[in-house]
Amino acid sequence: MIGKVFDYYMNFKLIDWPTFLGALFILLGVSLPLIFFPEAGAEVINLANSFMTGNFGILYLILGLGCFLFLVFVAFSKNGRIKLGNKDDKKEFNTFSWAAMLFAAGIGSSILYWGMIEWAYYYQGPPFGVEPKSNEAIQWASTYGIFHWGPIAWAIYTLPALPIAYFYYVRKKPVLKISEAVRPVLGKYVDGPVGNIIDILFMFGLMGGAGTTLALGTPMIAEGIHDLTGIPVTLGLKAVIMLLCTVIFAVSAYSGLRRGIKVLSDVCIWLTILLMAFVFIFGPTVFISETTFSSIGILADNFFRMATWLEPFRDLAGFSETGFPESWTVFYWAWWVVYAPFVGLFVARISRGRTIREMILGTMIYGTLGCILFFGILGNFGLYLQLSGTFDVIGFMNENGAPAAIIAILHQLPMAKVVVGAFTILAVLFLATTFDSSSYILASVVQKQMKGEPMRWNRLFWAFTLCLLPLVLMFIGDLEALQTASIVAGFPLIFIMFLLSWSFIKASNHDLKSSREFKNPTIHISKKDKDVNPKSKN
Ligand code: NM2
Repeated sequence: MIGKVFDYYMNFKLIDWPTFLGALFILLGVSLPLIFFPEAGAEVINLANSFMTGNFGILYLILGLGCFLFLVFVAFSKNGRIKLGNKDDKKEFNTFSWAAMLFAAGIGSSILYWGMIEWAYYYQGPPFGVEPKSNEAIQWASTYGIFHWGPIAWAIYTLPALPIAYFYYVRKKPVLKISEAVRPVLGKYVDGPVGNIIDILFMFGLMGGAGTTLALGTPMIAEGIHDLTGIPVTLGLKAVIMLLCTVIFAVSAYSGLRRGIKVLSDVCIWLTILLMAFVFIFGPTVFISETTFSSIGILADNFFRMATWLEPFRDLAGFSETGFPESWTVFYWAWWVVYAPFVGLFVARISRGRTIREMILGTMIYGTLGCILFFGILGNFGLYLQLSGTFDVIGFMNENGAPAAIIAILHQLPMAKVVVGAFTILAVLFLATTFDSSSYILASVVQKQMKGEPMRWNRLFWAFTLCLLPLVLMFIGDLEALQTASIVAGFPLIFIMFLLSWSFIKASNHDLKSSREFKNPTIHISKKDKDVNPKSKN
């Protein structure tokens, strides 16, 4: 008995309560009013969306392009040649498994959703004032998806990995919290409320991003189940699906992180490869290859135009506003940024033995290539159905909604029931792994110390808490509400991203300088892979 009480006491003491409660209160503060006053809530959400995108849209776009340029600069600077690890550390993972893990960590069920259907939105609501459903609209439809999942997006993901990996492998100070990663800039303030606030904002961001993900993925799974069993799609079914995913996660968490989640993510990867190969082979193979290849060219040609386009004249008379950058590019950069610190923690963990340059170029190139594969195959299959007149995806989508359209597109393949079954299982597994990884990170941020892994009750608590926001968002129901979750939650992270890059530059420049001045013998520029290894006491 006394032992139990002591255990509870120790558990209690391990939690960083200001951060725990701060994050919980913000979540409840956002979700509860929306549950009790859904109509007024929907209005407030719309207002928040147009306020943020209308006034601060430019900040998100600067963030995106800024991350990209900054990382390219770092990759080719002296700092980029710094090796993450000791002089003779080998790469911990070979490049193939490194790239696969990176992709699996950063990408979830949403790529199934948007990979299949994003083109349909662009085709009927194209950018740059182009005529909807015109030939030009087709080109943008197949290109914009890979832009929103391309090099800028992956640069946003990579940026937080820089300071985290640097502290981990070069300064040998493990970073479990984002607040720790900005210590070179904020100094001792990190140990006080400022540090708590940074961690709470990071948690709030992740909860918003996961809210968008879960509220998008769940209706798609519901449609799949409806297709296979005839059960009508209701909010009840969606709630059950989300709980089911949480329970799958809980069971796998209890069977031990290694085994449970490893099995799940391996199944995910193989099922994904199978599905893609199936669509590629049984779909219009030549059309898919050609369209994908051409859109890479269109993207390369228009990269900076797309990265900076904001419709500045939208409010002036005589200009018809498309709302495109606000609805898409701003939303996307926000959605990537809310996941970025979390993916950064993971990327840092798997990158021992690589140089910073290899880490940067690897994430940006392999990440982009992976997304091109998804969007190229899944998206262009749907586009082909539309253009060839085989199936009117757009008409169907406008009538029945995007999740139903996704399942209907899959129905155009041979062995449709099997394909829909595999797709639905895949989406469930992806969602379960999102619960897993997000709750892992949320739980670790609110713990003062960790012996290996965060406490189980703590992880389960955050896994179930994560269901709350998406439930509310699905109840409110429209795409704009889902997007707003990421846009609002991502805003503070723009500034945290700036601190993170500053922190990396400050620390690595300091170490490079001291290693030059003091002829630190641990510095290493090998002839073979030209890496530098500064090590300093600081
Ligand atoms: N991103 C990649 O929902 C998911 O699949 C997780 C989403 C940020 C658009 C990440």
